[in-house]
Amino acid sequence: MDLDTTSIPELTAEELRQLYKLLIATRDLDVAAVAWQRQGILPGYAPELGQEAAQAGSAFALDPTRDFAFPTYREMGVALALGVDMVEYMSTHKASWHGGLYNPVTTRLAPIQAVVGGSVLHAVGWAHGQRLAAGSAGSPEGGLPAAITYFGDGASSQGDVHEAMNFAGVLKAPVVFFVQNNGWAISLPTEEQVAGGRVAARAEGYGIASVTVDGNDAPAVVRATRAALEHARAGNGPVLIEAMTYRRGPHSTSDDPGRYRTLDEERRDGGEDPVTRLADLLLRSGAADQAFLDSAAAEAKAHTDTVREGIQALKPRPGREMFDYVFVEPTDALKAQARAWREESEHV
Ligand SMILES: Cc1ncc(C[n+]2csc(CCOP(=O)(O)OP(=O)(O)O)c2C)c(N)n1
Ligand SMILES: [Mg+2]
Repeated sequence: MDLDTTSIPELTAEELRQLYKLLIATRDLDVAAVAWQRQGILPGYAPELGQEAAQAGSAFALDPTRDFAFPTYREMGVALALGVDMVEYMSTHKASWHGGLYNPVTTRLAPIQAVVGGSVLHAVGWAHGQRLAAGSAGSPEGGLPAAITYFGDGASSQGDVHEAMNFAGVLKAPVVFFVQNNGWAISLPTEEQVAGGRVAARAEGYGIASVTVDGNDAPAVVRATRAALEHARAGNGPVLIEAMTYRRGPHSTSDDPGRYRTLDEERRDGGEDPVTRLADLLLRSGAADQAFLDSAAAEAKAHTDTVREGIQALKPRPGREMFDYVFVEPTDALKAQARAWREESEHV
């Protein structure tokens, strides 16, 4: 079933300006983070160059007072749009703290997830919980809180993702499956790992509504996500959004795309730059002038500089803390691991 997005209003001029600020701030910080890795400030980073519209656009549609986002390792633009402190976010790339130092409960952003497909299961569990909490009301006044889970074209081939989608379809969980089809799963192009060529087509098999959107068109992504959230809030179950985009950079700072694609292919397949595309729309529609774009860029740069200072000041966390937040009540096995770690690492 194709989701109807036509009832969702176009974005206002003010919304378009806010969206642009998020896109340019994401672009600036993302490009800087790659440079910081090259300079030895960060050990590693997963760039999202080219995916700013998909990320900031989808998160822009969320209601952070009640929704919850479940990211992968590449969702810096989502974190930024949700107002997460970016030093706390980047702490995972500095290897100070796994998953990020931010508080997932207050920010509504689950810890950064490096297990491909892992966040999809968590999102479905959380979303099902919202339905259980609503009880027989089904969909309470104002609708259900919704989860949005991010994953890639590659992750869509993972068994966990199919199980999660099936459960969500059966249970009518209020969850949005947001697939960024960026053309690649590390070195493997989509056509070599997604049978049938389209992730969105799979939704039908699970009785889930779906929509394919131009992931480089930020306002279109906002509207598609708003439509999906509306559908989920009303108790109609999940929606799968396939945002067609392109990973313009390497998979991570330790990857060399030159081993599996040429620069000419990158230029050909990259499509239109989502950031300049939104800038053009703002100018053309009169929603903003060049002075606004310039000040948004300057603001983004100032923010990036603050983040760099914060990252450079970050000290390592005590290693034993890694056992503290696994379970509310640690299991015997976890206690034994913590003891073994202490003996081996701290010799106590
Ligand atoms: C369960 C699991 N299997 C394999 C990996 C190694 N791995 C990391 S990223 C990746 C590719 C993911 O591609 P995609 O889902 O398209 O996301 P993208 O990196 O393009 O954002 C793989 C295989 C992993 N981290 N977790
Ligand atoms: Mg991918």
